[in-house]
Amino acid sequence: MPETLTLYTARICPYAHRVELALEEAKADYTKCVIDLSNKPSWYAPKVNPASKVPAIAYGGPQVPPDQPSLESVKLTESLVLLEFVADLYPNAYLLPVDPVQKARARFFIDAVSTKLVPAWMGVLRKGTPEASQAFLDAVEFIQRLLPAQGFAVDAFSLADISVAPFLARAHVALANEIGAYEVGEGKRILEALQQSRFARFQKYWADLQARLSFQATFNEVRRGYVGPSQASLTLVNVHRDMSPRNIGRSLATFVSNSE
Ligand SMILES: N[C@@H](CCC(=O)N[C@@H](CS)C(=O)NCC(=O)O)C(=O)O
Repeated sequence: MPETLTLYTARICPYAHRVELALEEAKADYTKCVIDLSNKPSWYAPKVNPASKVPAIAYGGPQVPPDQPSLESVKLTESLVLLEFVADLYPNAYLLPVDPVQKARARFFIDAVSTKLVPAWMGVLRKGTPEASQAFLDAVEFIQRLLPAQGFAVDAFSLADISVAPFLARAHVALANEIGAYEVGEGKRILEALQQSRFARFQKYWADLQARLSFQATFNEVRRGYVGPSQASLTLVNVHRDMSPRNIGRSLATFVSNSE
């Protein structure tokens, strides 16, 4: 029987979104504590995560307010570690396949997301060069090649899909709103490239991910922002030509809160 569980998260963070998806899929009973990454509470690093990042989980110990974490709870971090932890806590949710081959395939897919798709997407956001756009499309194509003819990454929905969905979601919001280090218009160009027939299987996969109830339950706020370029986002693009990680986060975060 799982013990008390508090998730420290931030709505802008794709890594934290992964853990929200897993907990939602598992129908877990947990407390969610949203950390303002631009103004982190002073207790967060010393009491929860010395690396001062989300996501983190406090597991076990007495039921306490999230801003007063108990010394008795175990503090766990790193999204992929937390996904496996949630899968272990809730075996009946089948977040990983039981079959060893399918399980290995799920882990291979997760590795490809971590080593290919995420770095390529960060390149688009932070470098914004034509080479970075091409590398991102190549990475999407690589992921697409791993997909079976239909269904999710390893047929049934699993951690593999959870590992990628938050990044695809934020990529779509950023590209549709021209947020990134690239020239304005490049976001639309990348999205148009992804509409080409060579990405048909990927597009079906992306539609299936968005239709998943756990995705809808955890991505509503940002989804409302997915409406195409708005005055607010275009202003942000002009203000934030310095696309440092912090500024990108601010751009997306401000845009999301603008659209609430
Ligand atoms: N490798 C970590 C990455 C987590 C991460 O980078 N989180 C970011 C937000 S997306 C963070 O908390 N950064 C700290 C900050 O912005 O100060 C994981 O997979 O959990």
